[in-house]
Amino acid sequence: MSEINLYQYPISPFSEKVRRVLTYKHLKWNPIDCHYEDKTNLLAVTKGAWTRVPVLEWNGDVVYNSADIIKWLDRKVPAHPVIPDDSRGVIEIIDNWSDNTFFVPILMLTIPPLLEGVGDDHLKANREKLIGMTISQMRAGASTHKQTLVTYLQMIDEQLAGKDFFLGKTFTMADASLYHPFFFLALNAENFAVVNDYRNIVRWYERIRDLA
Ligand SMILES: N[C@@H](CCC(=O)N[C@@H](CS)C(=O)NCC(=O)O)C(=O)O
Repeated sequence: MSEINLYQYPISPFSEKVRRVLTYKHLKWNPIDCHYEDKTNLLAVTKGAWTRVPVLEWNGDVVYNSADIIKWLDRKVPAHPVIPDDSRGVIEIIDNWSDNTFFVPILMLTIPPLLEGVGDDHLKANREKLIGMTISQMRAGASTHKQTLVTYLQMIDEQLAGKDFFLGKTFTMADASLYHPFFFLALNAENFAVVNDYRNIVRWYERIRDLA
């Protein structure tokens, strides 16, 4: 089989969701780094259909949207399955909650220090437009975002008590889906410090991070 090309950003959480699954399945990939503004390579590979990362290209097949990529991979490479039949629905729900609910306070807390650290006004303007909020607006909501995050961490920690993985003894897509916001939060050690109060999460986070 030809090689897997993964169009990505190194710090993209949605790309990391797919990278965790590729790692678990022992599939090697070529990372193809994309540009935040110049979408030429993404438009070329998706024939104009998609401008976000991740996009996976393998043997002429092109798949985009992280959840769809993982579902496609699990059909294509059944070894080391990540979507057990009896958990298909719950995994969809967890994935959706993680991307659209859990990730939101983390995005709001991570973006301001990240962009200020880079100090590139053009990038800052581009990201503010994409997110639809200025850094100042994100910062203004910081205490609410922190409280919301704690509420979500308590839920996740409770489920992880006594378990190696979110749904039990084996890695599933649910672990990749829930891991990617933590990966993004970890870009800022000060923000990530709140996680250290949750011992079940810390154990699990390190297990998923260190998959090999
Ligand atoms: N639903 C998509 C979301 C992908 C997404 O929003 N990716 C971000 C980067 S993490 C992106 O490409 N944003 C547009 C951009 O950077 O221009 C998925 O799960 O793959």
